[in-house]
Parts: sequence; C-alpha cells; structure tokens
Amino acid sequence: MSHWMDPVKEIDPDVFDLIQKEEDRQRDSIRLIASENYASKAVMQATASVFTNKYAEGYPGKRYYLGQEFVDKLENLAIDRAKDIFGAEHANVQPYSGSPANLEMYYALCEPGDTILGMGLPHGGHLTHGWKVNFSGRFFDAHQYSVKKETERIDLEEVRRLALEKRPKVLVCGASAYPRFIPFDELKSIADEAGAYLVADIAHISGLVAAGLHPSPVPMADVVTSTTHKTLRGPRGGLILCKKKHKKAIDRAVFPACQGGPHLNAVAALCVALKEAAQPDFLTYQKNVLANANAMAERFLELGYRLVTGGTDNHLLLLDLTDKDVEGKVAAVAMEKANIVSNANSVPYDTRGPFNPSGIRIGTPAVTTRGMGTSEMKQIADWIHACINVREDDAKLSAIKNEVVEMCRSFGTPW
Ligand code: DSN
Repeated sequence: MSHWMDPVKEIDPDVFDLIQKEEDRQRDSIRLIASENYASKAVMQATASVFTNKYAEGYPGKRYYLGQEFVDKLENLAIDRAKDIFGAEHANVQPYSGSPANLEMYYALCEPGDTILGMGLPHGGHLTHGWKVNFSGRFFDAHQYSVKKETERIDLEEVRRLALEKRPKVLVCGASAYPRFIPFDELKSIADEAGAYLVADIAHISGLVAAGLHPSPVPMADVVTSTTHKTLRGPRGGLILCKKKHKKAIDRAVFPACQGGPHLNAVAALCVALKEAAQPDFLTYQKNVLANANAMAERFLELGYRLVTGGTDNHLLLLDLTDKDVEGKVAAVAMEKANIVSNANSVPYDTRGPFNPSGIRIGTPAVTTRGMGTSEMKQIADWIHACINVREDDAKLSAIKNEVVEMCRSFGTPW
C-alpha cells in the first residue's frame, strides 16, 4: 500500500520506520499534552512544500536575495490573515517558535539588564517569562509573581505591589499551566500604573482567542506573542502581534537581530492554518475543546480528585495528586503504559520538586481534533483514575491500553 511518505521510505528506511511508528503512536494513543495538537494534512503538506528551499532574509518588498515574487505574496498573505483573525495592527509571522518570539519581544522593548516581571514557572508561567535558568532570567533583572495560595488565581495584588516597587519595563502575562482566563484588563491597568509595557504570551490559548472564546489581549497589550501549533492547530512556529508604534522595533528584533531567513515552509503552513481558523467549524472545534475540558474536570471532581482552582475556563486542567499518595511522574508513567499521554506538572505551592511534581497537566485540544466528545472525556477520566489505582500492575495497565487503542482506532486516522 502506498504511503504519503514513500519517498522517505525509498531514501531512508530508518527514518521512515520512525515516522511510521510515530504515526501509529499518535493514532493509537490519547494525547493529553495541553500544548500539542494534530495539524491538518493540508497544514502538514504546506510544511513539506518547496518553500523549504528558499531563503528570504528581510521583509516583503525588502529582501536581500532575489527570487522573492511568490515568497512576498505568501508572507503578506500570512500577515494579513493573522492581523484579520486577531484584530491586530501589525503581525510578524517569521518567529521560529514561541521562545524566539519572546526573545525578540524583549529585544524590541528592553535593554540588557532592564527589569521585567512575569509569572513564575512553578505557578504556571513559562521559562521565557523570567525564569532563572532561561535567557530571560539571566539577561534581565527578572521578578516573578505567583498565584494566590487560597484561590490559585493570579495574585493581582502581588503583581501590582511588585510592579510599583520594581518598575519593570515589561509586564509579561500568559501561561503554560494555568486553567483560568488571564485577566488582561486588570493587568493592563497595573502595567499603565507602573509605566510598563504589557506583553501577553497567548501560546496556549491563541486558538481560543482567535475564536473569541477567551478574552483577547490584542486591544490592550503592547505586544502579543504566540506559538502557532497549540490550540491554533498550525505548524510548529511563532507569531508576534503588536501595536503600530512597535512595528519597527519588533520587525528589526526578529530580523536581523535574532533570526536569519524565515522558515517559509512554516509560513506557508501558517497561512493554511489561519485560513482554517477563519472557517465556522473552527469555532465549533474550540467550543468543543472547552466543553471537553469541562466534562473531564467534572468527572475528576466526581471521582474525588482536587483540581487546581477547582476547575477550568480553558483547554486544560491541573490534577493535584498531593493528597493521593502518588507522585505526578509515577501517575504519568503508568498512564503512558495504557497509551494515555500527559505530563507531570508542578501545582502551585508544590511540596515536591520540579522533577517530581505533584500534578498532572491535561489538555483537550488534540483529542477534540480527533472528534472525541464529552462522553469520551468521562471515559478517559475513568481510565486515568484506573491507571493511577493499578499503577504497579503492568497486566492491568496493558488491559486498559487495549481498550484505549480500540477507542482511538474507532476515531480513524487523524490526518
Ligand atoms: N512546551 C510548552 C508547553 O508544554 O506548555 C511550552 O513551551
């Protein structure tokens, strides 16, 4: 039987073998990593297009090499679609991914050594929001805010106190493991009071924002950064949106300051993804992402689990296993033996360390793309509960895996 990767098979059977095994893994497992998804075949094929062969340092109409007739049209199309869908004044579609996009944002807005303020990694923030082992924690005077112990919601009083005390150049918001809406309006007021730029990293929620199901920071933030492959369901890549007044600084920061030639194959695929995101069924998809996260949260609560913040407003939930006498990693490894793939994650004020945290982060973007609905979510929560209970019994985990594979296959191939 022919396979869409047959040319790879012919040239490099080793890589083909790994591609096929990864296809099988992605088809036969329940993928709950909140930052992952299944891009459409159209997106994947655009990623594999001849645009991978072209260099295009610069911007449309102002390149260093020739042969840019179609590249310029492509990049302008991506810029226009990104501006349209997010209602942004300017878009730069060249960032290689989310971390480079954040590096470029700091480059545009700050000088080395400037003060920045972001949410701490153990409280749901991201490495690039000023965490000490990251460039953002090393090259800037970085301070971190937290969530409130009692509510596990962003501690706006602490944000305000730190902002007024430290006077950051940039106040960064957005998260990798925060199950609630980000209060952009309140953060904007604090940024204004402290004289800081407000930056929103919407990598996780950009699909929800594009669909209008999560408040958008675009109207009030100076700069908005994102990846393109999470809820947005595009190719691996990054995106920066900003106010017109930051256009020049952002564009210069991306090229030539931090990057060389853009990955035009990724830009082509982003174009396709943004077109998909403008279709009515994208809104339905994002609504289902939320309904599925809610259904799973409800079932976990029925099963006696504690969820960080008690539930979810978005595509993810954080299961706190502190009082279950099982470590997050042990639970995640047991789940993987049953083909349920997630990641162990710190919970706020975790009593265990970052390599052995107390939580499991669960996201619904990928399973929703496969067409799974709220009844499957309840079944998945039951399987996770069972995996945790039989975590030391490989035979029982293997029996759950058989059921998981059967359910996954009943939803067909996701590409
Ligand atoms: N790795 C991403 C996530 O899982 O949230 C963040 O960069």
